[in-house]
Amino acid sequence: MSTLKEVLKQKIDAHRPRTTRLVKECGDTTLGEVTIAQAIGGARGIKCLVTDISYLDPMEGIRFRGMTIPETFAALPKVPGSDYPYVEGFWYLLLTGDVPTMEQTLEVVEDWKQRSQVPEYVIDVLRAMPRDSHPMAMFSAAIVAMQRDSVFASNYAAGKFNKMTCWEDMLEDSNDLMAKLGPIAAYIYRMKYKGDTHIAPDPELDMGGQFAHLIGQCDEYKDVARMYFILHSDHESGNVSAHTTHLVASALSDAYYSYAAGINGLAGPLHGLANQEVLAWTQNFMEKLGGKVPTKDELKAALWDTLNSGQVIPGYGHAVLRKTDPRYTSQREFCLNTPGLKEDPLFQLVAMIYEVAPDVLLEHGKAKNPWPNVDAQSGVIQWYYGLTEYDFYTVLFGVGRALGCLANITWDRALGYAIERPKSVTTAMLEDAAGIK
Ligand code: CMX
Repeated sequence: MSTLKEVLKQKIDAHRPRTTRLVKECGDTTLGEVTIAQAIGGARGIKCLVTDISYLDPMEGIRFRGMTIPETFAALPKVPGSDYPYVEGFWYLLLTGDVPTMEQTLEVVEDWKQRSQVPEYVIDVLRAMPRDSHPMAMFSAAIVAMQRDSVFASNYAAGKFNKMTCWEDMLEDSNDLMAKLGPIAAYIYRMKYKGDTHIAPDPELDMGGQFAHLIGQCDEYKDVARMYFILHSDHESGNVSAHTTHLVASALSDAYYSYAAGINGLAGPLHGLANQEVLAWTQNFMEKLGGKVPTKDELKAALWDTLNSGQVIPGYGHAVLRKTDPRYTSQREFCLNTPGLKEDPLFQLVAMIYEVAPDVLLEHGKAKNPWPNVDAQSGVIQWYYGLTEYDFYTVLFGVGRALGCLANITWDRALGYAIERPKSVTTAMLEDAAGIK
């Protein structure tokens, strides 16, 4: 048994009595009421999901297993010669809650390397799709195609389902997926945008470094990939991709079905697709001005034009956050610390939007949060490194988001979380409850 699995097993065994006790002894304790506005308004703020993997404080932003983003980056073992940690060590942290040693991290690195070969039939599926399919549709199709290899599904079909141990199969499938998602994403990238030329993997590289290598990027980009995957990994359980993955898994669907569903949700413009929209908006605007960085007044006018035409300002606002997203700040710091990037006109424009947009949104008076989210900054870094195919950006998000979603559904299985089935009511019932009938 791998160290990761052994430690995870200990953590699960220790955790189970807490969940059992809460349900048995305190099951009737209320966590709040549900208002009509919440029922109609996307269940915003209703506390009905449980996860210990990350927590999103509206003012402070995300904590992974209790650690802020800077604390996480500082604590995890770093790839030699790099400023950023191994993605594999971060996976260990998300699953177990423990910061792994270098040795424990390298065990995951080796494990993923052994699992990283993309099956030939997945390549066939990708190649059979129209080349102008959105890369998220391709990514989703590749994931669901691999369902035939699910250890969980095959054991279930063979009558080997055991409530206490089925998390082990979920972990097995999740490790397989984590090892293959980067290479699959890289294959889609090279097939669609780089003349269908492909690069052989470098057996020496970790997951993040390998991804940079497989898409044909420079050495510096290896840290971008590691940072990007970790920053996009998890944002507690209520966001569309995490919640969808959890919901589908709650029907005892395997990791492939569950994460493909999550990816489909991530592809929506109000969620993961916002990063591509930010760049499209910013560049259209720059093009209109003949490529020059605008004045603040020109920028303000353009933001108002967007709002007045009934569109949202992409990359701004959030359902939970009420301050600047620390994932935005982390990427902004990366830009400020990278010579060349700091002077890049696109970064300067994004930095200017940060100065101007919050006041415009406040004056507009609708968005509860006028501050930038993760998507407002991420495209600029990609563009700077020559990854200019912005419909691919959400795929990058999807590789990273798998870390959180898959760690969560492994724990869902371990704790025996029930099939999700909230109750719906009719509009007439709402009118009745409100006394306006
Ligand atoms: N620009 C213009 N209007 C905005 C806005 C923005 N950036 N953010 C919110 N609003 C509007 C909403 O559309 C809503 O208007 P209506 O009442 O007319 O429907 C109103 O303000 C209230 O919305 P809210 O409660 O502040 O925000 P929600 O929780 O409903 O939505 C989000 C959150 C992210 C979908 C929204 O802020 C948005 O559309 N932002 C732009 C898209 C974006 O950046 N998405 C990425 C989010 C990050 C992620 O993927 O997790």
